[in-house]
Amino acid sequence: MSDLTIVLGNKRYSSWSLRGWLLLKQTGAAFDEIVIPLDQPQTKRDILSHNPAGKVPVIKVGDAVVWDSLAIAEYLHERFPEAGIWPKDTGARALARCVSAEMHAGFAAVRAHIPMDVCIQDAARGKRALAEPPVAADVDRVVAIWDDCQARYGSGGNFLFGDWCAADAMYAPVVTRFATYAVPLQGPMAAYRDAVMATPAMAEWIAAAQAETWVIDQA
Ligand SMILES: N[C@@H](CCC(=O)N[C@@H](CS)C(=O)NCC(=O)O)C(=O)O
Repeated sequence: MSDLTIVLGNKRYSSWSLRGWLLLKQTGAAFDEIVIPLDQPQTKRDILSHNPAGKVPVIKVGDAVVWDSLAIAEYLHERFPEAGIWPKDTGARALARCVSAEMHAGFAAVRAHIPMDVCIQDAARGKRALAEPPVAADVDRVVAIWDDCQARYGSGGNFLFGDWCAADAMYAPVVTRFATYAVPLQGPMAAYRDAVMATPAMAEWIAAAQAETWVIDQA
């Protein structure tokens, strides 16, 4: 049995859970999972029984808890220094942390109008959302970030900083939204979306989401 347990929301909908889970998966460490269905009468009580902050994801390490996706990234970076959670290069690492913090703090319009649901295809909703100026501005900013990271540090691989790192985990739920809501992307950005969606970890997450029975109305 592992000393690491991650507590998650539904894999179909929980974008923050996906981030934490991808980070933990990247370490290669064995871990246990507890999945709590969101939006149920007992959801808050169940989450609070694991995390005093009342949010998922949370990683339990023995008696200790680590919550919030960015804190989880830092904890795993310290505990598994060879896992590549953050890039090795100082400049790349600083940029990766900046764009991860920007994701963590922003993009409210994308979150509100095209919520993560890895089990749907809804191009019509994507088109309606893109007609909203705040959504279009968020999408433009995401694409500008991806372009900048790849141009400066991405030449060695398919991800934002070449090899996969925490910044890719932070943007992974946005990648799924761009895929499920058919947000149009230019060549290199479409290639980045496809590279993220093709990772074994994403395939594993989506297969588990498809096996879930809980459905939330996100209209
Ligand atoms: N800033 C947090 C956000 C966590 C968050 O908002 N999680 C949502 C699920 S995606 C949650 O726990 N919702 C349940 C609730 O608020 O009761 C992080 O980075 O982990």
